Amino acid sequence: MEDMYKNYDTSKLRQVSLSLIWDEKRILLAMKKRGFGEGLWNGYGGKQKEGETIEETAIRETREEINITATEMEKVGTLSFFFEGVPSDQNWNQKVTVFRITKWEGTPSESEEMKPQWFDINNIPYDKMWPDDIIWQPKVLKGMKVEGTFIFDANKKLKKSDIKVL
Ligand code: 8OG
Repeated sequence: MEDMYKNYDTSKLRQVSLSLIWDEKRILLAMKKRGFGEGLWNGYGGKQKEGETIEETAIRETREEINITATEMEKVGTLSFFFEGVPSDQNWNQKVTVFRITKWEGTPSESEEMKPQWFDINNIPYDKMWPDDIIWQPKVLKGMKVEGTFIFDANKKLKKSDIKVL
């Protein structure tokens, strides 16, 4: 990591999952209907619960959010997010483990939290996604594994980014 990240300690970050499904033609995204990232297209995921592995978190969150059960998945990246100027009692800083789900049971369908939709892999709505996604996601979709660090200001504007292909 470059010097500018030396003040950001990744060891204490909240652990969160993020899963995506794609093939050479299309990608399954979901509209976040409430909470963090509301109004944005994203993968499916959320906070790790005590006693869960991050893989178990990914399976549970995907089931809760788009009603499918992942039966085969692969870790494709880790992303650390730091929000400057956000009061510590609302600590948004987190480490996201990204998975590609390659096999699943069920048909994606809407939940209270997310509404899934397939997109053409060449027409991903990056303008309605988190601003870091356009930096790391194209690499992951091409089969690369990534490690990224992203620093946002309190208005969720991306200030700095660092991405490493593993
Ligand atoms: O449980 P909660 O609503 O906090 O989950 C937030 C989800 O959003 C979780 O899957 C992780 C994901 N997420 C962030 N930040 C970013 C981001 O910058 N880009 C993408 N693609 N996903 C993110 O929390």
